Amino acid sequence: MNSIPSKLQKKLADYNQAHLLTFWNELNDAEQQELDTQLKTIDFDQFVTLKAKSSEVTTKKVEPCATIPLDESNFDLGVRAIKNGEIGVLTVAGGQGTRLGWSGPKGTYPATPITGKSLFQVIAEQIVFASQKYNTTIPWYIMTSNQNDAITRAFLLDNNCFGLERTDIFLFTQGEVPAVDCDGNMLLATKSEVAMNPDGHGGVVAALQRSGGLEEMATRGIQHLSYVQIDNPLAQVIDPSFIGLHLSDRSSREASSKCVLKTDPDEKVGVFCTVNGNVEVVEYSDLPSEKATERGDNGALLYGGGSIALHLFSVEFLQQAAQRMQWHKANKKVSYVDVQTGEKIEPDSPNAFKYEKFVFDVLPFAKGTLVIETSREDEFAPIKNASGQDSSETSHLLQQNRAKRWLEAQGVEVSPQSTVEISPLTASCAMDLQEVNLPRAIGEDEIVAL
Ligand code: UD2
Repeated sequence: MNSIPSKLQKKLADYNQAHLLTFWNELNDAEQQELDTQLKTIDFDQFVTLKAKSSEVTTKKVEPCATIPLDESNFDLGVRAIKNGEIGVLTVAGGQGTRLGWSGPKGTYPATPITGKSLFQVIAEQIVFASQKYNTTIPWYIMTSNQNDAITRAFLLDNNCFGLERTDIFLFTQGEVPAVDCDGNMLLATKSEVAMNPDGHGGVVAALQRSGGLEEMATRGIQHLSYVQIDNPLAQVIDPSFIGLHLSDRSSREASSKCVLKTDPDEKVGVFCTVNGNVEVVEYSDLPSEKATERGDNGALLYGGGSIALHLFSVEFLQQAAQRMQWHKANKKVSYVDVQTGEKIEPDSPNAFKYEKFVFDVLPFAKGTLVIETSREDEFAPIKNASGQDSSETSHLLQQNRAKRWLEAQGVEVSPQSTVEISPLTASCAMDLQEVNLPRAIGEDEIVAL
């Protein structure tokens, strides 16, 4: 057994966190080493700022945000950028499928209605298809978390990266931050481990910097990133119309986002607003209900632009955005070891604060941000819950409905009762189906995967 390293003891005392060493003398060599190493990785200076920031009171002027419709006016510009190899895909996949009742990384969840392709496969195959269609290479940057990194890597390798070159996939891990109790004390998850939580999808910006991802992009000549969450199998990962609009004034624009009209004021999506004159996403829980329910003369919600977490970011902009992002604080249940008794406590009500960053918090710093309204039916079918709203059941239906619309646009008679799936390797839009040998009709009992 070793005595507490004096430098460590002093550092923790300086930050009022000496309690983390309470059980030091009970730990074996390996556990002491584990705790020492973990404490060295925690950024205590950031922790102090984080606590201070969370108590900042700000008065913000929140107003509705102007949006423009997604159209094809700059389609060719978008295609040119894709063909030139300027576009990469960025996916945040650090989350577990806990809400879904799925034990693995969310990206491994079977998402499509007939073939059960995983969420990862749906994105990978869209990238494969676009790379072939535009005769280019589109690298894929995937953020994992400590919890799911190894299993995500193994899953992609076991599946041959779903047709992508392994060298065109860049995996990197998001950061973690300590959870703290109501008095600002870090908690021990075990006697030799501080309780940490992932730093949120907004951690992606710092993680890209840390991991060398941004440099890798610069080496490849990637100038813009198409950002997609892992959980929406209808997301158009490579969309020339969106990219074209984003580039339509390329001297200045650093970010663009897609939105859909909210179904009702209570829908659980962030809302695009103008805050102190800048475009910002205000999370649904932070938008006062008098604003969330406010309607214009035409009856439409004034704060109706729901974020579906689809963005385009300029790589150059992300290089300087990490330091500017704020932290969000959420009161959560965190199990911990009581330093008085040594007992493991499983709280039944929120006892601690978790800190997270949200990726959309870069938007207020970006020049020229466009908020572009797309069709909910065509682009939003998230899988978040095991049943009910935003479940695989609702997503399957929406995926099938889009597939049927695409087929009907090509003159196929499709029974509403049929079951249909279009592979991302077959088409990325209705027009792509012109190249495909299609049936004349699909009857009500038919199950057709194209
Ligand atoms: C998110 C948005 C919401 C809306 C909705 C659309 C936030 C806070 N809310 O809600 O406004 O746009 O999506 O579907 O963003 N992730 C990580 N690391 C983390 C946390 C999350 O990689 O530490 C990933 C996760 O794997 C997923 C994505 O971020 O791909 C969204 O996370 P979520 O499921 O927590 O967000 P949700 O559904 O509450």
